[in-house]
Amino acid sequence: MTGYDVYQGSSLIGSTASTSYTVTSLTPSTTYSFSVRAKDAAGNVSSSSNTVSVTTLAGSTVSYCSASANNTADERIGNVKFGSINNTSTGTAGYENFTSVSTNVTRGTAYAISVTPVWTSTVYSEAYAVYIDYNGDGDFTDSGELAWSKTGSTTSPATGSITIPSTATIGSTRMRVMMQYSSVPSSSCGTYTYGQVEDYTLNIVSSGRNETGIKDLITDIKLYPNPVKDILYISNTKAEDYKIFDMGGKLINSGKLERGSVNVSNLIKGAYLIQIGETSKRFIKN
Ligand SMILES: [Ca+2]
Ligand SMILES: [Ca+2]
Repeated sequence: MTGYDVYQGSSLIGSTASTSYTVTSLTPSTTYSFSVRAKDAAGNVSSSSNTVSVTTLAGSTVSYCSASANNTADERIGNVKFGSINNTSTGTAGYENFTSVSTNVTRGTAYAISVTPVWTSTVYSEAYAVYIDYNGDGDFTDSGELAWSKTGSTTSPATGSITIPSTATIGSTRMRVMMQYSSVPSSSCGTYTYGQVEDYTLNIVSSGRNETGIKDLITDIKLYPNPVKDILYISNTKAEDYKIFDMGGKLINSGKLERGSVNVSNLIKGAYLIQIGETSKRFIKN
């Protein structure tokens, strides 16, 4: 016997001379079936083995504690602006899930935050807290993750500034915007009486600059062709891992470069962001 042909479903995907085989470029949270056929030096191929069914892991999905106000009758969050987010809301639930609304933010960069309250009639004093899960571990309790707070006032909109730490983890993460009557919410989790909570998604990207702010030419990657149809070549990088995000910041694909290239033929047409090592570049898929 000389080895095995490996099948994914009914497709031959490769062969191996040993009893192990590594399959790459699978999609998270997806079930695949695999089987093998043994072959010998004379070209004889066995019937198919039994089929093994495997499901890939969910990837970087994390879950967050719930947070909500119990009463929005008198006041709620009417608008949030941060980066490219400019989200006006009219819902009266104590928690509104806007995690489909996202913005790219760059490490080491300051952004204005603006929260506009809506009062039903009486103008009450409102206080605010904005939490960002900078290290992407599913909580808002690490150092600095209370990104901004403002004590009670009737100022509208309430505004401030948030600087994305240079140590923030690259990728998608959660931003939680909390408004409470009179006093700053004491926790990123749980319930309080008057106000509203809204969650958003941030896509933290690298500046492509090193920690001293000096342009690092070695990591200034080049993409070609761009626009691209099938194979995107990346030059001027020593990194091997890549991530592809859509312009909404959603992770679309990730893996390792193959000879400095990525096969993007499966992407639908549009603009994407590819992150190689610490650098991100925009490209167009045709
Ligand atoms: Ca709202
Ligand atoms: Ca965290």
